[in-house]
Amino acid sequence: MSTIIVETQSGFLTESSIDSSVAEAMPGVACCVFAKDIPGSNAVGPITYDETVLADGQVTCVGHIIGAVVADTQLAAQRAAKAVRVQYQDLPHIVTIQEAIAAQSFYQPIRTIKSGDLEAGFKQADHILEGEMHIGGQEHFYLETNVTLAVPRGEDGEMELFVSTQSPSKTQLLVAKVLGVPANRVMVRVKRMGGGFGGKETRTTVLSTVVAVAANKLKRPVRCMLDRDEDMLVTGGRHPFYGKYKVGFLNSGKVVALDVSYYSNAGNSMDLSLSIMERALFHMENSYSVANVRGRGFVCRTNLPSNTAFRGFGGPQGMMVTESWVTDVAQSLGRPAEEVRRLNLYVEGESTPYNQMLDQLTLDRCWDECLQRSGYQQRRAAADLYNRLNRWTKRGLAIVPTKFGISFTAAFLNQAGALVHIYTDGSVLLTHGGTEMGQGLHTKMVQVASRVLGIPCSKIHISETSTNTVPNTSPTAASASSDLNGAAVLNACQTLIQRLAPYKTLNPKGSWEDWVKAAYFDRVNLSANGFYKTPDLGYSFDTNSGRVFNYFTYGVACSEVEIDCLTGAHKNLSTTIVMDVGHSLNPAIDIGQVEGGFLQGLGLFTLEELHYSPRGVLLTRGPGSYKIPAFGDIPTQLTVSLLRDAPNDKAIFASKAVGEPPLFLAASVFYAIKDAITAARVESGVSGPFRLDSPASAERIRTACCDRFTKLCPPADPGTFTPWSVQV
Ligand code: MTE
Ligand code: 290
Ligand code: MOS
Repeated sequence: MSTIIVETQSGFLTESSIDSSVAEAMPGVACCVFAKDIPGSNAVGPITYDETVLADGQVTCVGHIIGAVVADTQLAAQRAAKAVRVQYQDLPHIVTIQEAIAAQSFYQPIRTIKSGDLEAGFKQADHILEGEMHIGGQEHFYLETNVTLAVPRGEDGEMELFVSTQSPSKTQLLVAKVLGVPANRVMVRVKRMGGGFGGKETRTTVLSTVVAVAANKLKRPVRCMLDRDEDMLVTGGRHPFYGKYKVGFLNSGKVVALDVSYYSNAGNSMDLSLSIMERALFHMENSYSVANVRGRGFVCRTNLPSNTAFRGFGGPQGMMVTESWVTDVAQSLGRPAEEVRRLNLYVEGESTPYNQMLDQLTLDRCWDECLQRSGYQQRRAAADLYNRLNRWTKRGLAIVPTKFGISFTAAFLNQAGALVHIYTDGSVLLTHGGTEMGQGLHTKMVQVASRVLGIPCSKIHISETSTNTVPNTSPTAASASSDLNGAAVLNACQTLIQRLAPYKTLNPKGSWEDWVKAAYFDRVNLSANGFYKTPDLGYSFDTNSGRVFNYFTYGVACSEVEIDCLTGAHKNLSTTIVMDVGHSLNPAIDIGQVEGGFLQGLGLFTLEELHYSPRGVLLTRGPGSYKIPAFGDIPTQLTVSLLRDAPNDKAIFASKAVGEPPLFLAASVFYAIKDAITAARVESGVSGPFRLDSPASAERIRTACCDRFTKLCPPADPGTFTPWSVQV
């Protein structure tokens, strides 16, 4: 199957303007599918039903799916899809955040978090500065693009779907809604994904619902796997953000007041954008204590494909702006940034702007250990010397902390289930609500079961995740899957262990297999389900009270870079990371997660740049034009250590969530680049704060290193990349 997407901006579509007759007559074509073929509802979306399965009347972005062609091969389907003729009447459109602000095109509600007394804070301040920053979006670039196989079962409206998704339950519900059948007729199965990174949390239904409609129409199995260019065009990515801030601080560098506004580019539907903005606001102070704060979040409605979850979920964008004003404060005082950061770092017992008290705080330990392991002071001295000796290459350093809140901010999602069967040969089939996407969740869940049941991992198997075994699951997301599903697995296994206990007592020298057999012959239920919900959660924006997060994962990274002032190229010389993941469930996996998260963040902040035409057409649709990190981008020296002796009493076996938190640590590379640029500017007699947008591309680095050559060019408009592309 191939989807029909036509390259036009927002436009009006009429029945007569779609002509599929040529396509339908092409060899191998089984049929075309349009909105009229949907037996149930065409109104879908993960939270709000503000999207269509197939465009009906209005097309709101380039990438909005209009229809599909089913054929006997992928090539035949793709050829036929291109032969469908579609005509539009063009409508006005909004593409960039700045255009959305001008048109006041915002989704509701506009969120605010306020704490302390902002006016008093600014009065108390010795200095006040203002600044702004744009952070570009990011393509998920999972190895496996979106794919769905839908198999109608020919009875009672049943359909089985094999989907590469982080959300089997959401897929089940939306497919049922679209087909007009109850959810109990739809089974969704997920063996594993070739990466998800949040890109498969909700946007997978953009494809899976269409495949389900096609399979239902033909009463035959239908499969569709998007090509890379289609996947990049259709499924959205990380939200671009624009942040504007005013910060008040004392001569010492202590920040006493912050007023920040965030604007995100959400695209043509709501999707998860409100939650993403909320998480940005919950991270607006990163790891710093600020007594008087106001943060506001505006979610911009634009005519781009809907943006969605991406590792960090707004947190990195929120904290990137924080680090920008911290850097500005240091530069305006002429103080080292690390001193200003250390001075403002939270201490145990302080509260966040959303009134969550910080206990078991390990930030200071991570900071000190990172400073020491990286040899920060020696590096700083060596870099200063290097910079004195070199005019056209400069070295820079930055040490950056992170604090990432663990829990879905929508409290109801913080639940999980498990189902554990023991077979009479003693082997165990483990199922839980989480999906595997390379993050090692299944391995960790087998470890949990092994520890509780007291049997080796080799006796335990996880086959897949399915809606038939564990119902109503939350998406595998928010880094919380080992916490949530691990506790549910623990719960189920404890039930089984209690049931087996009498047979152990009767035969203490016996084996696991002996006890299982004895229990079976005694007619004991050897299957148990387990359940867990995170206790004591429930924040309200109205009262700014109630716990948002179960706990926080902390980390600190120190990076050193070298830039070439004349070309804007840079080299990542070294990065040292210290991460607090509690008592790691699996240090090998967790170090891999820290490295992977960091590298993905490094792509976000220094390399990856999506280009759109002024009309909102995505120009970068593959690795040839969109640069993701490669081996050469890995810091020459990369050291990851997990903080020792830091048990976490809030999660399974004293561990901590790890998936998303390390991504932001790549900000240390970005701010090391900014530090190197600062050294270059000083040589041209320029000092003080300056704006640097993310990613720190060669172009941005070059133009920020103002010198006699850049003075020959007109100042670059931060909103324009090239004459044919805009910053969205
Ligand atoms: N690691 C790999 N290899 N592949 C992925 O797709 N997704 C990340 C992270 N690590 C991802 C990954 C994201 S966005 C999240 S939320 C978590 O894994 C989800 O899994 P967890 O809750 O089990 O940590
Ligand atoms: C997340 C989510 C959701 C990825 N809520 N964080 O608070 C969160 C749905 N990360 N998905
Ligand atoms: Mo991850 S963005 O929570 O799927």
